[in-house]
Amino acid sequence: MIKNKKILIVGAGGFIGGHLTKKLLENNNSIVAADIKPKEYWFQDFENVKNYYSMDMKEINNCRKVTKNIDYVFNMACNMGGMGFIENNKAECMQSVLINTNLLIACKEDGIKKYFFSSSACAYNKSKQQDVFVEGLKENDAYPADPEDGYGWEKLFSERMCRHFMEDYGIEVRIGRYHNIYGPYGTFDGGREKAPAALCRKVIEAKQNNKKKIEVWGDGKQTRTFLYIDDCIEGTLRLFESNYSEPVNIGSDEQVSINQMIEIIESVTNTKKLERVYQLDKPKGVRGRSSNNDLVKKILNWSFKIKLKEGLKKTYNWISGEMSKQGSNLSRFTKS
Ligand code: GDC
Repeated sequence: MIKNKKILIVGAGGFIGGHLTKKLLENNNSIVAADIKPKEYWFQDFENVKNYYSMDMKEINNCRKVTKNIDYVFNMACNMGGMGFIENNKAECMQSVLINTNLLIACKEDGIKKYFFSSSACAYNKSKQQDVFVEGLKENDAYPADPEDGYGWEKLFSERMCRHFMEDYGIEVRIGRYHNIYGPYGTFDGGREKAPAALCRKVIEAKQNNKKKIEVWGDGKQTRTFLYIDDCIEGTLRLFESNYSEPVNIGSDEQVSINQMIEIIESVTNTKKLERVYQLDKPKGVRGRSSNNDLVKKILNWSFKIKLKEGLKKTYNWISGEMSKQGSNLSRFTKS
């Protein structure tokens, strides 16, 4: 595990960036943390982070302010969300290319040795994701390129940018392709939430309001693999310390339909079966997506540990706690 290093985390105010910051602080690293959000909206508070920056990292001069005297850089920043956001905000999503590009340029100028880029399963070719319960996507299924429009193109292009900064300027890069990461301290309302948090919230709301129905986007048969945040952080750090510089899936093996995920939420929370109201006109994304984890097992000797049942229970309990708090605490997880 990385120890006693000076690390820049861009996107530290977000969901995955926040958990990564916490873990690296526990291992006595010195953290420089940057995020576009004002500090009061960062998803987690850290007492021992010395340098906080709330600034737009699409600007190269802001990147240059934070890359001095740094050992490692983690780029966890992008303008993103679940299907409801990325399907309707393609231009915004694509502008995250400026964060990665300008950060890499600043890293090159300051002689940074190692750089992590948080990519996404949305980088994969859509033609391999047209059925439910599909074969897991292998890393080379990203080419020929036909990723998710907008957000996925940005991720694929930025992966490529990392590769060329390594080849041409010698910056060691590590690239994780995340498969729908979920857990506490993430967005659960407001439009950017992904399915696990959204569906936990809807079940909680139904119970609070004594309703017998929940709204589900699509027909509920679409499939995914979801990865709990603690596994994501462990996979990320192991990948960072490996010698492997090509993109690698960080995902689970537990492929479920959205209907099955709702059943799991109901069963772990003792909720009586709710009637599903299927909203076929809502954003659905690909029909089926799952992570093939052969490569990550081979190169890192690592696999996810937390089953969906356990992860959803923790996520549900955390969201339920946040929803019962009134006022400002809630808003940081519902704003962009
Ligand atoms: O949003 P998401 O989790 O993103 O949606 C998964 C599926 O769940 C979709 O088919 C969606 O229609 C369905 N769904 C049903 N009800 C709801 O209330 C709901 N809210 C949401 N959000 N979805 C619902 C994601 C990207 C991420 C990220 C990961 C990588 O795509 O949005 O930004 O990069 O992929 O795997 P998903 O899995 O399509």
